[in-house]
Amino acid sequence: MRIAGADVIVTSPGRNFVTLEITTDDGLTGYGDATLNGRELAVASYLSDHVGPLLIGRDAHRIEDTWQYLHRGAYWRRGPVTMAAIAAVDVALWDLKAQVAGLPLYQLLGGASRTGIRAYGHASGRDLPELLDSIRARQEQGFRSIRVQSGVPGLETIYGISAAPDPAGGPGRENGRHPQPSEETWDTQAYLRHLPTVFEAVRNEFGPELPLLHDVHHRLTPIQAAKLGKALEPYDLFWLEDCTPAENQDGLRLVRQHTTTPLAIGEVFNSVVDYQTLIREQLIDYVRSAVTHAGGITAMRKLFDLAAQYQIKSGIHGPADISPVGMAAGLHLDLAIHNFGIQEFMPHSAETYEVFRHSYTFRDGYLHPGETPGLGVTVDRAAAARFEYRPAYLPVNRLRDGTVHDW
Ligand code: GCO
Ligand code: MG
Repeated sequence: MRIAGADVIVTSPGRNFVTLEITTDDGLTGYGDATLNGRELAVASYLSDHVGPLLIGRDAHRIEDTWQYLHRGAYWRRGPVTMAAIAAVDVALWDLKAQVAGLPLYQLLGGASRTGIRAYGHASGRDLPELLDSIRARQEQGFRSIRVQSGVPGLETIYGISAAPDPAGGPGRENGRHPQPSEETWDTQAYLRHLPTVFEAVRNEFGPELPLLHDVHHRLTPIQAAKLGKALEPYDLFWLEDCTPAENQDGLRLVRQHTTTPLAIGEVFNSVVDYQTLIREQLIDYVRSAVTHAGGITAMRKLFDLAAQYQIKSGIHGPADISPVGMAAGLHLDLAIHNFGIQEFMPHSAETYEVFRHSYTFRDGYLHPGETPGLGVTVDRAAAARFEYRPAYLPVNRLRDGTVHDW
């Protein structure tokens, strides 16, 4: 089975997605997600200008060799653009191999280690009543584990969520799309004072059993994160996510010394190298990388195997900026690996599902990739062509004095 074509599909059904479509000389089609939120066209160019020409004529079955060829062969290592492009190729090749085998992809990864994939959903509110309603709404949709994000008194936007309402109501703030990055204001002390009161209220309302998660979105220093983790201990979080900008891996030692709140890190990481200290020293509990951003199934499986030696589990990144193709890739891995923890799930819009037809399901809190041979996702190119790319940026964050801060 030789690779005959490698097409890059850029489409925007509600938000921008980049997809690699690999076709073979025997008429099969495989898909890989190459979406890098806010920097989409850089990956599209990396694929069509630099990687695509290398793929034509290659044996589509040689997944490991192709991965190494694109990684080592480029000389330049790692980085989100490179690793998203390699991930797209890798996932498309796994999709093809599983189609040839006539099996859902998870079967090639060792088969199912569980019957369903526990998912968590997002709840957020500008104030407490809105937040409690949002949690109830998620429960009604079937979620049994909930990420809780809250507005902070004195700050206008709920931080770290994809389509925060625009307080200024300005143009271009529709569906989270911005022709220029919008700017948000941040106050660390106000957040640190407020957040424990939110979790106290949520626990009082929903009781001790509901698994609750929280995302700090890289906004704290290690000592601030240590303080927050300690303050949240009475509310028994499932995890505290991205408490610091964790490329300072050593900084996590400080956080760990002070709190038993479980820590999840890594959605912005794209290589096992980013995790070396974190995993070897057991400074985290959950690995958060997305299949899409960290080199695909081949690389993620190795990462999870390393994590497993240290009793660290998976928590694959699954926001709406991962396309259904990337989502499906994560689900096949989730089902197969032994050290699965939890899967983030933000259902996509109806427009997105019009372009990406998928076999995965969500029922009673659990996801399943389905039994369709391959990845179980196809792209309707006619539908994709109807949704033209529009530039979009993630927001930028500033402290009250105007200093740029982590978003
Ligand atoms: C999460 C993430 C997302 C990111 C987004 C950036 O935990 O789901 O933090 O909300 O902000 O994926 O592209
Ligand atoms: Mg996050």
